[in-house]
Amino acid sequence: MALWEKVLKTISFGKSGGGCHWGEARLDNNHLSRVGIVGNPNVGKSVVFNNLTGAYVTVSNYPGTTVDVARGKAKIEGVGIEVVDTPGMYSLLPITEEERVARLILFEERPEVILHVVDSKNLERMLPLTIQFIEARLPVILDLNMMDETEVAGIEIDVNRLEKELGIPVVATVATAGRGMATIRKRLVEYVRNQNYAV
Ligand SMILES: Nc1nc2c(ncn2[C@@H]2O[C@H](COP(=O)(O)OP(=O)(O)OP(=O)(O)O)[C@@H](O)[C@H]2O)c(=O)[nH]1
Ligand SMILES: [Mg+2]
Repeated sequence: MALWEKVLKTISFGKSGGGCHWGEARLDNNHLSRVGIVGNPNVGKSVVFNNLTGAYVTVSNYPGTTVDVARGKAKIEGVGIEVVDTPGMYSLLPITEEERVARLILFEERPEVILHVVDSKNLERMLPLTIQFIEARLPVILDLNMMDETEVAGIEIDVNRLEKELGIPVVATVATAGRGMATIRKRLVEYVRNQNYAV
């Protein structure tokens, strides 16, 4: 079965009132000191960014463009991590100036970890971009955000199975309520620690 078919089987629609499985994200043996937050427009990237960074934020034009990029520092368990909030993108093949900047941040700045934030109630529309990141060999963690709306819509996502099929960590969140953000922090700091202890 193709990867695409397998990952689609992790989503089931139309079961009202069903909770989702909040699986434990699996860790790759990767490391990071900078995290790039990426994803479609309007999925909650900036809410995640603000939750992680708090007050230490600067916003400036990406060099040579009119696109604003926010950068901040997160301190997790005493470890400092730079966090970059990239402009919304639909594909790794850029059409808009925003998408071009997002792509430049990914491939020129090469953040050690990519946090792909998606609207989990529209997961099947969002996963092609996750698969593009994986195929581009970018170190991606998938953030299934807006889980509150997904649960209300009666959509169930098998997080453990999705994680297994994609081969990357998957974390469910409701960024506006801070739900799941502790797990996101944990995954990020684990990457940093692995980097620091790497030979
Ligand atoms: N219900 C719900 N709303 C959310 C959640 N996360 C973010 N939102 C809302 O979604 C909207 C978009 O959030 P943003 O953080 O601005 O989205 P973004 O991805 O940064 O958007 P762009 O910068 O335009 O690409 C806001 O109204 C948020 O309050 C969530 O987990 N649940
Ligand atoms: Mg934003």
